[in-house]
Amino acid sequence: MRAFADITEALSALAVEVPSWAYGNSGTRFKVFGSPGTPRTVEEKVADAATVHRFTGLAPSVALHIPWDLVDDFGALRRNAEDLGVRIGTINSNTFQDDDYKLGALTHTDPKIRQKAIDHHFECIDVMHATGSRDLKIWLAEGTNYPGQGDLRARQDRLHEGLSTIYDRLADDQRLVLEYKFFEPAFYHTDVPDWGTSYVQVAALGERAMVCLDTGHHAPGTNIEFIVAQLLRLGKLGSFDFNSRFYADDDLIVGAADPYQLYRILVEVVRGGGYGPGSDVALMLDQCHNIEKKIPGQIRSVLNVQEMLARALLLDREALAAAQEEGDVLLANEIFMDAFYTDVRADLAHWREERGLPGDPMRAYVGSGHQERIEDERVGGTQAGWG
Ligand code: RM4
Ligand code: MN
Repeated sequence: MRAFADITEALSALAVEVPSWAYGNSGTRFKVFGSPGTPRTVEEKVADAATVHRFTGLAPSVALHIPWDLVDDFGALRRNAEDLGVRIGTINSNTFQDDDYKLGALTHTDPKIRQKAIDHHFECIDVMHATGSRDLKIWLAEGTNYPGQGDLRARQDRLHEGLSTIYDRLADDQRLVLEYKFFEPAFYHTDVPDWGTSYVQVAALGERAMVCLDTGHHAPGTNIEFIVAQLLRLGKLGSFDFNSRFYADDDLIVGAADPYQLYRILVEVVRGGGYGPGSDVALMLDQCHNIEKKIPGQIRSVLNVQEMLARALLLDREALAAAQEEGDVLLANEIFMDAFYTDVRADLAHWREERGLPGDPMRAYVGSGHQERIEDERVGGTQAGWG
């Protein structure tokens, strides 16, 4: 196994983008709980993201969701973020909360509704120009509930047409990332259910169109690290939405349900060149904190990514490659597991302190009084949430 001292430089390249919606209230279809200290404005969400960065040094950018994060002056929001030490990251579109989209948005049979969905993406691109963000992330809630309800093939054709129109509107330094999800809210078929469909659609657009892999959007038992390896091999992995799932799209803290899976994914990310200064892959979180406190929930999340990344970097690739060449099944597996079983927490704490960060960001946050402060200050107004 490699020594911790050998990976510290590589480790310092880690940047995890946090989602603005993680700081707002969220829930299930049964209940959305309010919680003290929840942001009332987009500025307060950005301030919470900046707090996560301040305690960890790991979260220099925050993703926005349009229209949830609409403000009058995005230039001012950008400056406000920069003053707090963070950037505006990916812009997420939303075509899932408007009655017009009940039967589809980009795939709808009515050209007027398709145009409305395209115009919404144009608006998102305007926001990208104002905020300096690189990526437009598209997740489509489109699909059907009953066999026969829609023409599966015609919907793919309309999807292609809509995506092309949106793609053509992007500037040369902007990218489109298309997320997939195997079911929900549609139950019979989804128009972009898997990485293959996302790949087919983005490959038809051009070089700056890529796939977004949300770790919660697969059937149980799916080998996600294989998808990571394949997309990196094809040069089409644009970004991750990290989270954990037990059953469906649970959006729990990344690494909470299955840290070993997170390790396996990060091993492939590193192996495939998806990490570090030479890579454009965006590592984002897409999570909700329904019952736990949101800022420390995000701190825990970025620390989990850092911990599993450290283990992935510790993997002795040369020894592994040699064992693989030899066909030594058990030795190869042992080398792989050795890095996973390494407890890197003390080394990471020390490494953080050397960089002027708290060794234990979770305890430091609790001890800082910040949570009490925002709970006292943020009274009145409407707490941010979905929609
Ligand atoms: C979707 C998908 C998107 C996220 C929305 C809120 O399931 O994961 O990435 O923006 O939820
Ligand atoms: Mn997602």
